[in-house]
Amino acid sequence: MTRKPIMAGNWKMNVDHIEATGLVEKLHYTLVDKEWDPKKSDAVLCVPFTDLRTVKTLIDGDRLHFGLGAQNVSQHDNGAYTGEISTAMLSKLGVQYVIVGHSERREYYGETDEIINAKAKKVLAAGMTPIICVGEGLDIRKAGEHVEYTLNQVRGTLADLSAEQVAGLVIAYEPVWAIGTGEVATPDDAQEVCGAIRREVAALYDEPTAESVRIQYGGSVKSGNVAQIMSQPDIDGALVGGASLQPDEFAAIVRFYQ
Ligand code: G2H
Repeated sequence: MTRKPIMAGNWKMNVDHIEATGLVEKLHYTLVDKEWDPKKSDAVLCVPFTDLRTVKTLIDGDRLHFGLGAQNVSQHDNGAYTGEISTAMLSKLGVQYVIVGHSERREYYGETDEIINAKAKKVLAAGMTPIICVGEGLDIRKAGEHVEYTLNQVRGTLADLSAEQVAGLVIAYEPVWAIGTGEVATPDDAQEVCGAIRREVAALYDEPTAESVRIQYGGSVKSGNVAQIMSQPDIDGALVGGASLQPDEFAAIVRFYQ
């Protein structure tokens, strides 16, 4: 089976809604007049909550073939959770993808595999696609425990999901030591873990589910290294932080599979 590659930008806590207009317009101008076949690959912008409405309007208005993503969501439906945003609020804004369990959420906000699993379930129930992040820190990598550590996160975050749900979601392998540091895992490093994740999905579910789930690599991906990383058989795209803030860079990355 052929998986459709997916390139997603993660703006993190950058770009207000006014700046977003400029950034998306620059992306549009960089990509406009270049043929784009939406069947070949998906491109997604995961933006701050306050930018969602603006970016949705721009994407629609410019007929950019981009999906809209959020970077987090509450695991609760509604109620007394001050400061939180629900899946219903996101889906009503036209959000299609939600990053859950980014390492920055795990590290700074104490998100556990259980919480991330609960969030992924809510995202799926609302008809959106979770991008579930997993990956090890430097100490785990140095100890040679990175594969088992990451697979443990995969088992925890996918708990109780059906094969059909898992087949449609995205798993992003992001080694924490390679995030925003300029350090990139070698293609072999990335493939080692992404291949192990796919085999684990096959063991937990079945081969068709493993063949269908899309696995991204994330961590200092740029236009200059995207080809090497994407050349690996179990890597189906990238989750891109810093480089997604530069229109020329991100345009080059999202065009990789075109
Ligand atoms: C990893 C990645 C985006 P960067 O966090 O999720 O960021 O590309 O800046 O390493």
